Amino acid sequence: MSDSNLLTVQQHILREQLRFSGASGEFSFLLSGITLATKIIQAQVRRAGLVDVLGEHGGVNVQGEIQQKLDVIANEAIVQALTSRASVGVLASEENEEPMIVHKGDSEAKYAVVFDPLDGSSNIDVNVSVGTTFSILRRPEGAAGDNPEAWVLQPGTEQVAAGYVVYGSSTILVYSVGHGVHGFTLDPAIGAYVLSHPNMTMPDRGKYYSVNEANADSFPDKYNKYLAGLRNGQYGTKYSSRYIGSMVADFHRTLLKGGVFLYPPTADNAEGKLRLLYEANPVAFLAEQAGGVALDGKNRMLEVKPTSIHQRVPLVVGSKAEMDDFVALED
Ligand code: P6P
Repeated sequence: MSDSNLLTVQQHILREQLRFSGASGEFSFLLSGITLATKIIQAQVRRAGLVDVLGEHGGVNVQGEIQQKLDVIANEAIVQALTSRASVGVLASEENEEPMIVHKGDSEAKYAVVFDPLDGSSNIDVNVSVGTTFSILRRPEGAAGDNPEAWVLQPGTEQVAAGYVVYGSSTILVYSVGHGVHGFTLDPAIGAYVLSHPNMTMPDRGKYYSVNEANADSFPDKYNKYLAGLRNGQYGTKYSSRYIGSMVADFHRTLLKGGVFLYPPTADNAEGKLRLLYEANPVAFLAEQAGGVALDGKNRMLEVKPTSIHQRVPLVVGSKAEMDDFVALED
């Protein structure tokens, strides 16, 4: 790509921002806070083996999961970057039990950002890709500044933007404001995310399925019937299995190559393991924008009504053809 074609994510966001009626640049300033924070995170992830950020922070997060040091660093990077954005009223993080009221009562505060600062962090110590996910919601009409739950407990259809960063062989930011999905690769030489995957669309059908098969004995029958059909060629091709154990990386491959990613209900997690607000919803928003489908196993993911911030939900997300095959199976 010659420099003359270079389009950074900031330029892209400003152009996308023009689609928002009455937008005053605050939205692009908000998104720039997220991109800045992810640059800070990737710098730490890239150096994880060199500085004392590997291993456990010693704390336990709201999920009861031992916090890795990088989880905490990543969380602080996002919170600090977004706290300085006047348009942000509420922050809700996978790492914090309660949502944070950022600019209480400030009339400019009109957005809530829900995020997982470092998804898949247990993979850090073995140099496997991890990611950051985010979802941006508008303050509901009449929601009080001191009622943060009202800001964040909205169905995924209300997202004004969503995205992720995957810290892999390269660092790639993928986001949508509801007009297609666009991917940007971080160019370390200039410290900017540069457009590398314009208008991403999921292939109609792929050749991979992605699920933790160690839990298969407790999957509901429908899931095992479906997976067997994928393996034995019932759906036209014999699928291969790919499972990284970092949702962002597994979804990124599914977005690029097609196929299906699933986290079904299991014996340990009857409602699935992934969280609705900051894992399933951003992914579902992007999947639909890219021509794919995302379900909670039965219903359209984006229409699931949240009841709690860290609510878990089963997730089946993938190409149209694979999802039609799944839906066609009887429960
Ligand atoms: P399991 C990472 O901890 C995570 O939240 C997702 O990124 C990933 O898809 C899932 O959990 C992996 O869970 O049970 O397969 O190890």
